Amino acid sequence: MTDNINSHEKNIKGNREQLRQLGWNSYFENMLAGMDAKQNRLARVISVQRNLFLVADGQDEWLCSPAGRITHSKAGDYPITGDWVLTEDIVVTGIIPRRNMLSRGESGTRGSRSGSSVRGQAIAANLDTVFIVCGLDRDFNIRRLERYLTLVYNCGLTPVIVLTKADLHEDPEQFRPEAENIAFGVPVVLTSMHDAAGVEELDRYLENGQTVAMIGSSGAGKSTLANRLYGNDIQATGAISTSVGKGRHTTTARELIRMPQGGMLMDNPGIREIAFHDDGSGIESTFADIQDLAAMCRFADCSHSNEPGCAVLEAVENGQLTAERLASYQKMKREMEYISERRDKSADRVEKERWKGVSMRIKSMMKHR
Ligand SMILES: Nc1nc2c(ncn2[C@@H]2O[C@H](COP(=O)(O)OP(=O)(O)O)[C@@H](O)[C@H]2O)c(=O)[nH]1
Ligand SMILES: [Mg+2]
Ligand SMILES: [Zn+2]
Repeated sequence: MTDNINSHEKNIKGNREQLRQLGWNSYFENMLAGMDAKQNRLARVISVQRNLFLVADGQDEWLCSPAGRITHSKAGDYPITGDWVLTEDIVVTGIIPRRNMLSRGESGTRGSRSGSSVRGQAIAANLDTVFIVCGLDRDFNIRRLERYLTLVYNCGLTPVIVLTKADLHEDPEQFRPEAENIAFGVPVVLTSMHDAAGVEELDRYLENGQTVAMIGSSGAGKSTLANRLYGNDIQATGAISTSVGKGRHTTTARELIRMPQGGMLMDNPGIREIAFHDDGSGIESTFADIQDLAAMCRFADCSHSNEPGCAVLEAVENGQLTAERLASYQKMKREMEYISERRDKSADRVEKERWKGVSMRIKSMMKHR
């Protein structure tokens, strides 16, 4: 391993052709141009385990630990899976600025007013597409799909809805319009572990240089899908893990899988709870139909609860919009408002503390004059 690294030192920043196969492109090249990285070797983070990173550069894969200044930096500056990093031997010394990041509220913060944080929990960086994986069993839930969509849109990412376990139904196609109805223009793909349905459709998101992350509840069929797309068993699935008696613990070390299609696929551990940490515009994208209706309400600040001339309530009355979808929108909206309120409050506190500091310094200067 050490020999390998040494033999690459002359190859200063890394072989671009090989890096491109891992997703490197002109965006990162431009970011790199502004950095002092002459002594470094470029690599992509394949997985993170506590204080160890598994990184790859298309030629080698090796373990790195973070440089001291990275360990002590803010959470947002800590490398996550999918990041492009600068390495020096077996140390990660810097991160190339991210193009985007999939993150969510920390578990436990959803709806909890006592929760101390609305910080995000990073899931993956530098993605091209996010597969929202949902099983056509008890897992199938339109309201949950709406939450996943909002989460993905909040991060400025592109979703694809994958409905797995199509084999459980005689007519699985009936679920497609249900999903399409709440996800305008988002591709909906049906798959099954028993045949190649949907695989071709999904293959194109995994072409050379592309990076895809999968999210969805545990047991949704993500690892099974990863194996299906890979064409071989590369990820342990629920079925396999129970037979080894390891219960639900099915995560493997490698998170970013290099696929035969040419791209990279990330199989995330199941997300039990979808919390938001950002009051971004995701909700507007998810509920574009309600936004359109709201533009026709008599009052600009209509809350669509009891106002006269409300186009949204009218749409519910005439069956154009379901009451459940409106309720889902209202609930998510309240959550978002709560999040931004919290953020404003903590910003306010920071400001107050800063001024307290300043006024104490002024007082002490006066005293010592
Ligand atoms: N019938 C059926 N079962 C599936 C399918 N895909 C996954 N499963 C089962 O669902 C369970 C969870 O699958 P797994 O891929 O481990 O889910 P993950 O937690 O999202 O990675 C396993 O028992 C799989 O065998 C499918 O297409 N059809
Ligand atoms: Mg899995
Ligand atoms: Zn209204």
